[in-house]
Amino acid sequence: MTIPDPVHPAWLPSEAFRAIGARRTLVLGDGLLAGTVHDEVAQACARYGGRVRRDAGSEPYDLVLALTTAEVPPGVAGEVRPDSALGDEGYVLARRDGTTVVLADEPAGLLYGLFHVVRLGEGAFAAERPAEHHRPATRRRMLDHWDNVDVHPVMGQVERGYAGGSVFWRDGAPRGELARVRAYARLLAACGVNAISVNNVNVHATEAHLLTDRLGDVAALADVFRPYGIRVHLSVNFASPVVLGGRPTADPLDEDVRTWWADVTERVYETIPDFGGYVVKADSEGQPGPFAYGRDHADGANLLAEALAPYGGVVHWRAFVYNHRQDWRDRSTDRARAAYDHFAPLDGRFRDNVILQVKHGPVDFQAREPVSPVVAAMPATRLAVELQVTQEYTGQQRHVCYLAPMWREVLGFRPWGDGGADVAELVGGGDLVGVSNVGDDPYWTGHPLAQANLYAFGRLAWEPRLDPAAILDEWIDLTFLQAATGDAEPAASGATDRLRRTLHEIMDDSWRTYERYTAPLGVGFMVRPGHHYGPDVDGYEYTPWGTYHFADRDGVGVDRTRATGTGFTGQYPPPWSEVYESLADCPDELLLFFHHVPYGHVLHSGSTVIQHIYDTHFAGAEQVTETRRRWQEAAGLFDPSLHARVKALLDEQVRCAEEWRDQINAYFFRKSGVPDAHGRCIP
Ligand code: GCV
Repeated sequence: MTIPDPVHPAWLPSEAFRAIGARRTLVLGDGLLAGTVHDEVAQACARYGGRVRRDAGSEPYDLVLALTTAEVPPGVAGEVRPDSALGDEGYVLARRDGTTVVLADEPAGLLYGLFHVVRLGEGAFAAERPAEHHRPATRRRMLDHWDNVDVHPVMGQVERGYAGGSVFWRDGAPRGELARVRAYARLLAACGVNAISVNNVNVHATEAHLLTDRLGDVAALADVFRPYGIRVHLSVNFASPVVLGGRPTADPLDEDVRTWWADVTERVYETIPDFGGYVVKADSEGQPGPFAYGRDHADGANLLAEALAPYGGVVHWRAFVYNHRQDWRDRSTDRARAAYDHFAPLDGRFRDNVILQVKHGPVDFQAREPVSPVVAAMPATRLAVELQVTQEYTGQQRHVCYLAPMWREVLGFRPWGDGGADVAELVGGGDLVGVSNVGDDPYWTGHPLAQANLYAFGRLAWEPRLDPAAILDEWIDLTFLQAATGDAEPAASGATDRLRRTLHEIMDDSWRTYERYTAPLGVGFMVRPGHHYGPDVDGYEYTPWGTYHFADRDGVGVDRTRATGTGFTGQYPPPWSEVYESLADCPDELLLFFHHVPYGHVLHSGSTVIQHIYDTHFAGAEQVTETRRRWQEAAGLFDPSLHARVKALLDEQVRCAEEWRDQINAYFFRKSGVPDAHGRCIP
């Protein structure tokens, strides 16, 4: 299989394997994934002159990757052997007496250990290294593709896709470029992803058939992902018994419907024995669900869970359920409340193999939202937190917007305050799900720098406490430095230092920069309806979608307090129910999410709301201009075509940021009549 040309190697350029490929490696253990480990090392050795064996022999080794059950040569792994089980995916890494050792209980651990050694580069073979134990914090690190098989008349091949077509499907059929899928699987395994859903959660007519007569198309993908330890999941249509099975009903309590799902699921597992399970968007934005039969979401989810249980499969049941036909005149309905109102009362009613998949914020992947109160409300339910790697509301992969700092804040949020568990602990052992940002673009992600978001998603899902800045540097080093210089110690040269500094400075704070020039103080939206790119302050204000800012001549923001508003603050446990309720205590960055305030309201920062809007919008747009300047200066440091692609995108980002600045500032100046304290130009 050859990888279609040209596809960017992302964080796995062949140079990243130089340190391993130039050495003597022993791989001990059987199984498909141990074979993958061997093949990866063998490929690197073919390029860099090293050797790899699968039986010990008597020669010395620089690197040993072995299952704990294997007969490891005397002296190599003795002291490294772990006392306790490493689990399905864990490994121990050490360097003793000139040999770097990775031990794992299962082949998947060997694969993750190998990629750890890749990340370390020459560092893996330098000083002695005491044994470190590594285990993923989450059980499933999953990407959901919103890819359609047919080109959807409005949403296209990939819903909210900003990187071209789908890597899986094209014009109603499998794309058939399995080499590209394999390259993708490899990238995902290298950052820790172990599950993937291969079609859109909005399951249209053609896509529904992937469950039955087109299951072979899914099996072909599963075959490619399997050697990299990634299980395939499928989004299914809740009404499948009707639309595929010709049944009169999809009622979850109907015996015939239960039998239909059991039979279909049996066939799925006959075809794909390690199939992961179903993803379901039900009773949401027009998708069918149990409400049609007077049943609730627990009834619906348990139906599918029952069918999957004999095979160890799971249902990811999405909590993104709200009324998208709201009357904008009705100020008591609050979209932010919806997930909690629907699901919290059902806590304890879901089967063990149901995973409730909750968007990280209560509304919809805005650049700033509080953490969803659902994560603290369902102690008896397995939860997955859903992040959006695809940048629907954060620049659509035309803007540089490194999202890991936002995700880190989400994962570090403590719903019960200091001393209580954080979100990372709440999903610990559970799942983190990201909506993929990948397409058939030669750089995978449209914006080459958006690759960092995909990488960071995987790394944070594995270890939610990693520092986003450190992940960024890791990504820069793997992706650019070794490839740019061929230098075994990339940080040593001045040019590589400059390259790293440039990228780090451009990207590290880019999410906050994006936040500065778009919707202010957590109020959200203000985007163009439909495609969601660029500013349109009132675009959604008088629509049924429930995403309002309520700006008038006196003030702006959504009153979600218990005292005078929608009561949403009451969905949080203390202290946040009190902090968010209180105008005095509410954090500035979320003020307009929780409160409607006059333009003259003074923030904790000392600025008024209106002056804050002006200041952040001028500053945000200026920062983007500065980013473009830095990028232009760095021209000689990057591959020219990559540099040119990013430069063109930065031109667009500057244009769009200025558009945001001018529309937001003009809008609020005209509403409030308050001039900018610094007399800057507001059109
Ligand atoms: C897949 C948002 C997006 C929709 C998406 C939906 C969801 O509303 O705009 O395109 O649909 O979220 O998460 O289901």
